[in-house]
Amino acid sequence: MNELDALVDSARAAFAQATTPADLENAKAQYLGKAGRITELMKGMAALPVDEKKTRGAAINLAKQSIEALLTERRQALADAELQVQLKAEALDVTLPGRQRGQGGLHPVSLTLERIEAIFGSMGFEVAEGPEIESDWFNFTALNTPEDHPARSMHDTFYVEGGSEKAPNLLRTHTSPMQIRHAVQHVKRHRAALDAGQPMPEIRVIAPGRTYRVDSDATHSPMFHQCEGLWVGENVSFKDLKYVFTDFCRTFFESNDLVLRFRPSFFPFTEPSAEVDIQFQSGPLAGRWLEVAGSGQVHPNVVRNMGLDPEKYIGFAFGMGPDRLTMLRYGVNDLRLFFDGDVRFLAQFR
Ligand code: 2U9
Repeated sequence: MNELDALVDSARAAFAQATTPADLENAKAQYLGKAGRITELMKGMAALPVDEKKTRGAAINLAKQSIEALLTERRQALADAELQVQLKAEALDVTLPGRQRGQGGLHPVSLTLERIEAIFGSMGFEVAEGPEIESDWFNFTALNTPEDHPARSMHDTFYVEGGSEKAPNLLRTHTSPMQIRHAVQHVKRHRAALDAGQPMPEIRVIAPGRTYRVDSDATHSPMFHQCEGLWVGENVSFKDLKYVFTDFCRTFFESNDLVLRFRPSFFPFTEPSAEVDIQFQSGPLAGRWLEVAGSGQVHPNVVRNMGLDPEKYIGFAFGMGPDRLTMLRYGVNDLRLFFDGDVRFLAQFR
């Protein structure tokens, strides 16, 4: 092997040994640089006679071109290798499962409200929803609550701007004002028939929603839920209320042997009035009397405020707390869990 072929071979070996672009540029300098082997050979030609110079020059040039070609090839190989490393590092595994979208769900109290609406809906009750900012008239006066009743004090009720001193606005303390509104509309719609002495279709309505009182501890929240019901007609009685509410409780708690007890009580808007207690015959709460609702015959003054003659029309009403019903149904012992917004708690009801 002549000296130039050996030089090309040694360049090939040197380039192959270079594993980074920097190594390769160093190796290149040894062969093609200003002080490199090719330059040295070129300089060595100076002493040669002219005809030898020509053949020697051509041979060195050929070797130089070979080395340049080897360099280009090795540069490309190193660049390709570097790209492969980078691609591997940044690789996306397209077979990994995608990020799932978080699955939401209804709040447990909303589930209870939906359940209450479905059960009463199946018994012919309409659902009435309306303003949470109420006038003093709809919240208290129309419901036969006297001027000096403690519930009207600022200690118990949130008053809000708007309205006048004589007719202030407030955050409703129960959903009964909505039932007055519904009843007034119902009566207006049937006014002509009523005036002509014809019968009015019965009022059967429930009013679910948010209510507000100045109260806060483990069993009271300043915002809480209520669902009240109203049934007004010519031939409704306590026995109908009792039947409907028993049926509701048994369906709601999925307990056919559940027993109800009506305990005498007092509310300004009903007379007579009764607290409703339930008793489970089996399960973790069996045997205890649990208070779940209030009820009563609608006070004649309230019937009059609907635009009806209390001598002819009689009404029955009940009111319950969906928050408490939710606690009983799911065995939750702190009301505040419902309103803390902790997803770990809420996700259990999804
Ligand atoms: C009209 C007339 C009367 C609704 C009634 C109760 C008794 C009652 C409580 C239950 C749980 C409030 O949220 S709670 O603490 N409610 O005890 N509510 S009678 O009486 C009405 C409603 C509307 C027009």
